[in-house]
Parts: sequence; C-alpha cells; structure tokens
Amino acid sequence: MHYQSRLGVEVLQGCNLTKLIDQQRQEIKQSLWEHGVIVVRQQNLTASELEEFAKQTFGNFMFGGSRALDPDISPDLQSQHVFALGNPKGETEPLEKFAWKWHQDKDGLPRIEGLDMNALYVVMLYAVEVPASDVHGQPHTTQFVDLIEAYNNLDYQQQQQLEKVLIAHKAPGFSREAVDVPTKIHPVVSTHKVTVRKGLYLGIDSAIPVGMEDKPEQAKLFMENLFQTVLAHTPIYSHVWQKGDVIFWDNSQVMHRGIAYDATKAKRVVLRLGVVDI
Ligand SMILES: O=C(O)CCC(=O)C(=O)O
Ligand SMILES: [Fe+2]
Repeated sequence: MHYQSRLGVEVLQGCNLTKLIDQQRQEIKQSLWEHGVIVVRQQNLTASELEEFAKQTFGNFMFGGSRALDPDISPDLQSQHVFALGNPKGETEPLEKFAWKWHQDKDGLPRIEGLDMNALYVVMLYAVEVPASDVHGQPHTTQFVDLIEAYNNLDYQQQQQLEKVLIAHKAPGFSREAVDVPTKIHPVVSTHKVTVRKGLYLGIDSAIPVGMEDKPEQAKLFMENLFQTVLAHTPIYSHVWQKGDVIFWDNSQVMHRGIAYDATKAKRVVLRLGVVDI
C-alpha cells in the first residue's frame, strides 16, 4: 500500500524565497506546524539570502553566529548563521556524518537564557549540490519519523505510562567543546505549542529517563525499546533530494537522520540554518 505521509508537503510552488510577501511567510509557518516537514523547491540562494529569509520569516533567534568564516569556502556558501554540510572542500569524510543516526536537533542547542523547552526549533537545509545516490545505490535522502503519529499509534496504556516519564537529554557527542550545551529535561509526552497535538519527545544516545540516572543499562534499554516500538509502528518519510530544494523541519514533531553516501565519489553541499521561531 502506498503510504501518504503527513510529512514532506511541497509549498509555495514557483516562489522565490528572497521575494516573499508576509502572507507567503505565514503560509510557510502554518504549513510547517501543520505538516512537521515541508519543502520549497527550485531555489537559487546564497547563504546570506537564506539567512535573511529565515530572519524575516521566523525572527532573529539563531545560533552559531560566533563561528569564523572559512577562507577556503566560497562566501556564497556561508554566513554568520549558515554553514555548509557535506564535503564543500572535497573532504572524503562528510562533515555531517554524526547526523546519520536518528536524532533530535534541540538536544544540541546551547544554553540560552529563557529558552523554553517546548520552543519551536526549526532547521532548514538547502541543497546546492547533492549526490545522485546513497551507499546502497538508492536516491539520496534525508529521513524523518513523525512523533505525533508515533504517539497516536501507541495503545492507551502505553500512552498513560509515558505521560509520567521525564527524559534528561544530555549534550550529544558531536557538540563542539567550546559550546555550553546543557542537559535538557523534557516530558516524553509533549504538547505542540501551536497545534496542541500530543507527540513524543525522544532522544537516542544521550537520553536518560529521570530516575534511571544510576542505572545506565536500564535507561539505554528503555530508550531503545521505546524507539523500536516507534519505528515498528510509524512509517518513515524519506525526502528525495533535488538540487534547489529547501527542506524545513519542526523539531517539536519529528526526529530525523541523514543517509550515508560515498564522499570519495560524490559531492554534497547543503546549507544549514537553525532558528527558534519567535
Ligand atoms: O545531512 C542530513 O541529511 C541531515 C543533517 C542533519 O541532521 C542536520 O543538519 O541537523
Ligand atoms: Fe540533525
């Protein structure tokens, strides 16, 4: 049976993200809260244009601005808050290899005064150049799992049990040492700020249910079992990349992972920006 996902709808066909009117910005946001993952195709943007678009649409609450620009990377591919994933300098190890495991970007956010754990953290990726295929010879994709659907697919008893669970999300292994990433405590069942739908807020490597701090094996098993249950009952949405795509995801609704490709054979340049909607 063909799976029609709520995730991954295309919006604003034929638009130019550098020339939007307010109504179109609102449409992007509404579609994103409604669908969790959206795509705008056929864009032609510099890093600064992507940053400006994000600022105008979601506000100025961005991270990573203290990074020095890389003199060996074109200024079109980087700006204060935008950096290039992939192998922009012909690297044979992709920069985003850490993202090939299921994860949740909010876990990596730095310490920010007043940041609400339920804040809407949007990440966008813009494909400048993408590999034709992944390591399995399949089309090059990024994958998403719908954590609202995952919650709805649990039976009532499981939902009730999870209502009581809090999870401590430790800084993921890939966080840069210089950045202070605090442990974030979050209820596993969380209510979306805009749509008020209930969903799961999970984490993988770095997550420990509160109360299991001194039982790491039990904590690991709990998280693994929960995530396996989610994967067993929730179809995955795979976004097949085309050059010019801008994909947006709402970290309050989905987890995601990149898929391995052979960087010794293929070039990937994907611009990344994260912003908390304010
Ligand atoms: O490269 C990808 O496909 C995913 C990257 C990712 O997880 C991220 O930028 O947060
Ligand atoms: Fe990510």
